[in-house]
Amino acid sequence: MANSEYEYVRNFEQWDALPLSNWLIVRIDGRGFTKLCKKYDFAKPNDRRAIDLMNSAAVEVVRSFVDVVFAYGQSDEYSFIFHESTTLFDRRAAKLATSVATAFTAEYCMQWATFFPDLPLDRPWPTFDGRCVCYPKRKVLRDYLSWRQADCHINNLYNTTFWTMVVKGEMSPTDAEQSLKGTLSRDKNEILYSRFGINYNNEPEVFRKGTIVYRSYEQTTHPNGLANGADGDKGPTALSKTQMQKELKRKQKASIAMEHVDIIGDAFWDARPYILANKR
Ligand code: DGT
Ligand code: MG
Ligand code: MG
Ligand code: MG
Ligand code: MG
Repeated sequence: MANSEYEYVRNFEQWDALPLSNWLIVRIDGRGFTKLCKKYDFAKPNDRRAIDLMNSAAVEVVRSFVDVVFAYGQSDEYSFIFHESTTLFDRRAAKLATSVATAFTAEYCMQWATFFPDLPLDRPWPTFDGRCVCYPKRKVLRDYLSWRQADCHINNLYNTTFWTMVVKGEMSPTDAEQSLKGTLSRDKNEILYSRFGINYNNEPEVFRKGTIVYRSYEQTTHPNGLANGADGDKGPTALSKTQMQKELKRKQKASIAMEHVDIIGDAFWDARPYILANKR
């Protein structure tokens, strides 16, 4: 096809491929959910229907992006980890972030009625922004996930204490906020326990830990089931075309697991070394 005289404008586009050998995270976050939660009167501090909807949307996103090895969600956000060797969309940042965010948005809106059957969704439709972050080492990736899970814990402990003081303790929001200023975790645990008889550790794990979603393989059948979890010195091995097709089938066939467990410690990862294995 002959070039038109306008073709040169293409040169103004920027190539935004993310560096090789980095784990790519796409984090999506609900736009203006503070307002949205009020509009639909979400339960405070946690609305189980809303969390289940987030998780269900995330499962479909993980299913459709086969290079996602793991996802973590809490509140109105979800982080999707693409394997360090992914070549999806030539690793272009904008294409990855927008594709994941729009897929998530579509799933969230399409599945809304399943989780909120009596609450019709209307304009402005919920939407999610998306951003990419690169993590050059497994250790930093693990720290990223720990950061999100710690954030979930800190917010949930605060919100649980705050709303218990307001609802059960009949305090005004201002007074509750005031008396929580400068308190440590143990102080909040103590307030919950001594004043309201609530043992925070008995609160549902889904609220305290958030949600993880991953492709689950029986270790015995996974070729890299015993792969070393430490950063390897060899880069990911190139696969032949047939191997790649086999890999794709295997990933499509894997079941998708959802759990609410600790991912800050090593136990979860040690039991499933294939999730962050060098080879896939
Ligand atoms: P953004 O992300 O900058 O567009 O602004 P927001 O308003 O989405 O703020 P963000 O993402 O920092 O915080 C999430 C908001 O969503 C926060 O106000 C708490 C609220 N939220 C999330 N999950 C629940 C829930 O289950 N129940 C209630 N009541 N609120 C929730
Ligand atoms: Mg925000
Ligand atoms: Mg938000
Ligand atoms: Mg958020
Ligand atoms: Mg096109």
